Amino acid sequence: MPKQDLFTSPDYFLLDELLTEEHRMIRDTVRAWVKKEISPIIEDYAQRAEFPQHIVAQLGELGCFGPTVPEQYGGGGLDYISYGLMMQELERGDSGVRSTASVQGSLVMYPIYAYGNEEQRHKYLPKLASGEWLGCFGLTEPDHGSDPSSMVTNIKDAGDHVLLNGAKLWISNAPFAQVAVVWARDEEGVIRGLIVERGMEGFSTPTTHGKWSLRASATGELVFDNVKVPKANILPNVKGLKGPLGCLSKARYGIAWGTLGAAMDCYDTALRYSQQRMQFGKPIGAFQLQQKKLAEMITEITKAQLLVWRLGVLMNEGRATPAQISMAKRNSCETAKNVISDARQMLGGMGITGEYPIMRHMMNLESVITYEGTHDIHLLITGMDITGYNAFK
Ligand code: TGC
Ligand code: FAD
Repeated sequence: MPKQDLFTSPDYFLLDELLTEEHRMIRDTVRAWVKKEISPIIEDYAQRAEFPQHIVAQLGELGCFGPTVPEQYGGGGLDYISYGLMMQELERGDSGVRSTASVQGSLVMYPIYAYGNEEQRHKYLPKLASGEWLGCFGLTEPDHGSDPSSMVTNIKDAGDHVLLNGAKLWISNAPFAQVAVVWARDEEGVIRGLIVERGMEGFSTPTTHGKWSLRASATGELVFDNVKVPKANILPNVKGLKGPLGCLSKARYGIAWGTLGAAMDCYDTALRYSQQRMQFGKPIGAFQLQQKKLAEMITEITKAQLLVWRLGVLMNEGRATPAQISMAKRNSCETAKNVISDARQMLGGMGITGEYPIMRHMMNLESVITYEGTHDIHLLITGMDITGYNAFK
């Protein structure tokens, strides 16, 4: 008997009224898909540490890959609130599902669209948008995580192609990806973006095993051993670290919405449980200590919902700054972590089982709070923005 997903979205400040009819329709479509296709299966995939590969084509069909990319390249031509709502609903199901979509849309399609030429756009974007191809994004290296400016992966000129050498670690989607957007240093030391395809000689993608977090998402390495990459695969329109960081801005924005989906799922689960679970002759929701947890959860979720909505408006107007995006990513991760932790306690022993989604969300958040810039890095970005002092170095 498949599990029934009873999720009801908390909307304490009637934020639905800030959305257009199209936004609500997009949100409800993705929500219905998650209820039907993700909730019944995701716990088992996570327990088995297996990536549900069949969802890639479904995500493409739903329009979750590159929703803000123009329609002429297979994207959705939608605004940033629509994109945020999609990520919220996907992560309500599982952070790994949202990760698959964020990487494909923000970290693979976006750089090909923003930094690629017409030929590259037409060759790759429609296949990525439909889910025919899966992509991954290689920035992090074994010895260079928070500080990608020190990367050692490199390219050397070899006529009509370059020779790519080095390795990337912790790469979402890598084991299943047909295409990798990879960042490497050229002979002048300038960081360049390249499109590397599966099958190129010397390119391998070993799977990373043993994760306790994001278990339904495939993570791997990218290993480059003298890979001949045609010069036609170099992204021509960006040079330097601002290339990958520009992609991260889009993905971090999606995470700011997404993690609230996970928080909303746990709040909703805990609220329903508190009304059904009887102890000392009363529903546990009738005890002040449990009400305090629920009241604080909904307060923090509501504040974060307002923040991401406003950020979405600024994104649509082209006025959102990287530092504002950092603040929202950090705040949403923290909100989600705290909400999930309280929700887990409220379910007592049941909170640690796969009968409920809470423990899976909790473990997932440990990755989400680390990737796309750690919690500390985002705090330092805010610190630098408000004081003018760089505390990174
Ligand atoms: P810095 O000197 O500050 O900046 C270099 C150039 O980049 C520009 N820039 C940005 N541009 C767009 N968006 C942003 N967010 C930007 N941040 C900076 C900046 O203006 C400058 O431009 P220019 O023209 O002057 O050259 O660089 P830095 O080396 O001092 O580094 C700053 C720092 C630490 C904030 C940055 O390195 C950083 O964000 N580190 C964190 C690394 C990170 O987030 N890695 C993520 C890897 S991908 C990933 O985790 C995917 S998970 C996917 C999933 O499964 O969902
Ligand atoms: P480190 O940079 O070694 O940081 C270790 C600790 O030191 C952290 O607490 C950090 O906050 C702290 N620290 C570092 N520098 C400073 C400083 N200046 N001041 C104060 N504290 C500091 N990367 C990709 O490129 N593509 C992907 O698809 C991708 N997917 C991922 C999926 C998963 C499941 C995970 C876990 C990671 C993924 N990453 C990916 C990598 C991720 O972005 C990095 O893990 C992250 O940026 C942190 O790098 P690190 O793990 O090397 O930690």
